[in-house]
Amino acid sequence: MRLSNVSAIMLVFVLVLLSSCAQYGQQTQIATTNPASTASATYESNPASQGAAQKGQQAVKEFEIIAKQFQFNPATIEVNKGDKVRLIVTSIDVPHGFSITEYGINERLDPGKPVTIEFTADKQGTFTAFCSVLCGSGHLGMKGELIVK
Ligand SMILES: [Cu+2]
Repeated sequence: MRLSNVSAIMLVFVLVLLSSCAQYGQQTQIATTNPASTASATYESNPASQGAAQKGQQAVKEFEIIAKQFQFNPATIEVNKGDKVRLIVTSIDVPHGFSITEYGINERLDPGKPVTIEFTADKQGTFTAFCSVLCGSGHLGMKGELIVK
């Protein structure tokens, strides 16, 4: 009885010793990995939030527009006054044009070749965007809208 009690106590002691060793090992691991992971987390999130803040202030509003007989898609572009606007317009069938008179925009769109149009929306109002290259029977009705709020 006594011997088995002693060996039981020894066993418990060894187990405690082992588990405390294991815990110590884990704690040191956590201690070394934790600062690294928090550092990388802040490193990753900071530039992203800064980028978002910059975008909010000095945004280039980009729109991809498809031109085809006899429409622009999307037909309506809405931006705020002062926005920098980038339109990437691509004809997917025949040659078209993209024109907004009030903004001095008039570009020829050859099929399959994206044309990038950049301007600052410094005039408020609703402006007609229209096809400026004769493209077929519906040419005159090929229109879109630029809304600057
Ligand atoms: Cu046309």
